[in-house]
Parts: sequence; structure tokens; C-alpha cells
Amino acid sequence: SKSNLPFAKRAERHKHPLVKRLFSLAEKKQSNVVLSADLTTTKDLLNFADKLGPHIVVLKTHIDILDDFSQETIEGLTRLSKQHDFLIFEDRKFVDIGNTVQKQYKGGVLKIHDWAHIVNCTVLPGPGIVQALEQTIQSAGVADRGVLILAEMTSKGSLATGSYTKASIEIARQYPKTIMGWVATKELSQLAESEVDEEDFVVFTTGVNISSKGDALGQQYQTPESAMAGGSDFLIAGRGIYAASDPVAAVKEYQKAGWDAYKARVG
Ligand code: 6AU
Repeated sequence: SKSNLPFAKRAERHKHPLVKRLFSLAEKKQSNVVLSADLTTTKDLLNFADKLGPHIVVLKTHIDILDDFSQETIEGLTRLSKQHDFLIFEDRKFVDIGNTVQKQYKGGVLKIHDWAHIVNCTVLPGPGIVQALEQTIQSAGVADRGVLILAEMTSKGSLATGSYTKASIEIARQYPKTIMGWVATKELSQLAESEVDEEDFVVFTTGVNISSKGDALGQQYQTPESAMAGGSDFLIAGRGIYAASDPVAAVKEYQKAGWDAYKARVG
């Protein structure tokens, strides 16, 4: 299966330009770490992006939690993304009718499409949400934009299970030019029938933490090793890294754990 193939091989045969770039970046930096940079000031966000940037492949933002969002935030992020060679993933979790989502993606104060390589959405509204995001990307004519489907959630009592999760996979298969993969606790391709030969959706796993099992608000963690054993490709970690007493040491620890597990898997 694709999980046993090296990222370099997957980069070579993949048709989605942004997935190609992601796999190549991972090989180059020897990292499959996505930093969930849930900081609330521009200064902190840019500081962490600068210090940890060399060790990560993607920086994930929640841009609407910043107290002082401005054009400087975006200019800083974009500059650091080029300097340290990481992609930017705005964890927007779009969930609305296509017409509204297009406005949220392109416009408003945040203009997410302008600067975020990756965004995610739920399929709660049905496939129209993906169609809307795809239309925006295609009419902009850019090659370095992509979407992840939120196929599962890590929080206790999550309702993103069963037929919702299965529909996520089926909808992903309808939009291979736009959908890069999904956010999930494990590999899910086997859940929905008619897996296409050579299909290669990327699995981003969040809720990854080396030293904690969860938080007081229902978050549930697994380790980098268990995530990779379950078929994950990229590990999203937030507090495990940025809230550590030494975040640089922590990001290196996650980088090594993720990369060792990846190497063990591909042999
Ligand atoms: O490592 P943490 O717990 O500090 O942060 C986890 C990050 C947060 C969540 O908003 C996000 O991952 N997340 C997501 C994503 C990425 O879509 C889905 C989910 O089910 N659980 C989850 O924690 O920024």
C-alpha cells in the first residue's frame, strides 16, 4: 500500500502539485511534523515560526485567534514560509453552503486563499463545499493550493464517525485535483469501497502528543509512534511543542520520533 512507499516515490508519482511539494519537502527536511501554532499574538506566532520553521514541513494556523491580526501577520508568515521552506495550513474547518464558503475563503479581512497553501473543510454540507473551494482555486489559476477533509475528530464524543467518515473518503475521491487528503486519527481509505489503484490521499493526524493523554476539554492524544503505525503521514502537534519548556528541543524530539517511525515503516 501507499503507506509503505517512501515519500520521494509518492512525490514522483503524485498528480497534485502541492502534494508533490509536501512530500519533497518532507524528504528534504527529514520531517513530517506540522506545527499547530495556536499562538494569539503576531509576535509569538512569528517567533515560533522562525525558531521552529527549520524542523517542520507545515505551519498550521488558527488565524482568527490572533488578538492583533494585520497585514504584518500575513507578510511575516509568508516571508518565514519562504525562508524556512514550510507550507501554511489555515485550520479554518469550513462548514457551510458553497456560496458562503467561497466568500469566507477568498474575501473578508482574512483573505485566506491569498496566503494559505492548505485549508480544511467538513463534508457536513455535502460535496458542494468542495466544489466551491475547487472553483475558487481553479479560477485563481494557482498550482499551490489544496484542501484537506476533516474526516474524523480527536475530541471525546466526536460525531465525525461512521457514515460521515465514509462520506469524507467518497467525496475526496470525486475531487482529486483539489483534495490532498484528510485529517484523521488513522488511515481510512479502506472504509469506502472502490479504492482506485494508485490513489494516494495524504493522512494528517492531529491529537499527537508525546507526554500527555489529553486535556480537560475532551482532547485525546496518541503518540507519534501509534499515529504512524495507524497509517498517518504527517503529525500535527501543538501544545506538545509550543507549550514545552524548550520548544526547539521539543520540535526536534517530535521530528525524530515521526521520522524514525516513518523510516521504520518504509524500511
Ligand atoms: O496539539 P494540540 O492539542 O495543542 O492542538 C491540536 C490542534 C488544534 C485543533 O484545532 C486541531 O489540532 N484539531 C483538528 C484539526 C487540525 O483540524 C481536528 C481535530 O479533530 N482535533 C484537533 O485537535 O489546533
